Amino acid sequence: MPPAATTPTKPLCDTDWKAYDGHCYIRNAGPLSFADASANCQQVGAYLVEIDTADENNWITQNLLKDFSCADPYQCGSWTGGNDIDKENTFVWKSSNKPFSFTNWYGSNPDDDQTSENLDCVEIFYLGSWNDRPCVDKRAFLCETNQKN
Ligand SMILES: [Ca+2]
Ligand SMILES: [Ca+2]
Ligand SMILES: [Ca+2]
Repeated sequence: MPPAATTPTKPLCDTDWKAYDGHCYIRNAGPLSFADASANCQQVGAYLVEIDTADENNWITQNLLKDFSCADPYQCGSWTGGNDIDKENTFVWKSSNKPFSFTNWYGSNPDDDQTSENLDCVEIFYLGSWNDRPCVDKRAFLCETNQKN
């Protein structure tokens, strides 16, 4: 008798993506503008990351960002899907259009009112805190999608 066949375990996420709490994540080095980064995630059936809880923020920091440190955190951030493009100071996630349920702003950010530039897109620094900056800036970016079942 041959041994009973075992069903191979299907991976929850594609190669190079990391699984967390029902979702899959990847950091893409880009650098791309916020709009191009969003389109890039959509091309692979994903969206720019939406960070709903401190736990998700911590997991992202530990698993996707901490190896990409630099002396000035403003020089090595990664785009999230956060933005206030439609209404100044009303931040939403691009894909779901949901308002922020959790924030982790760095220092005095968001600081759009301190400058003549439009700082309408949100990056996450390698230590996990957030900054609003011009959407045209080219950054690395984080894509998120649902796990396969
Ligand atoms: Ca999420
Ligand atoms: Ca703004
Ligand atoms: Ca800022």
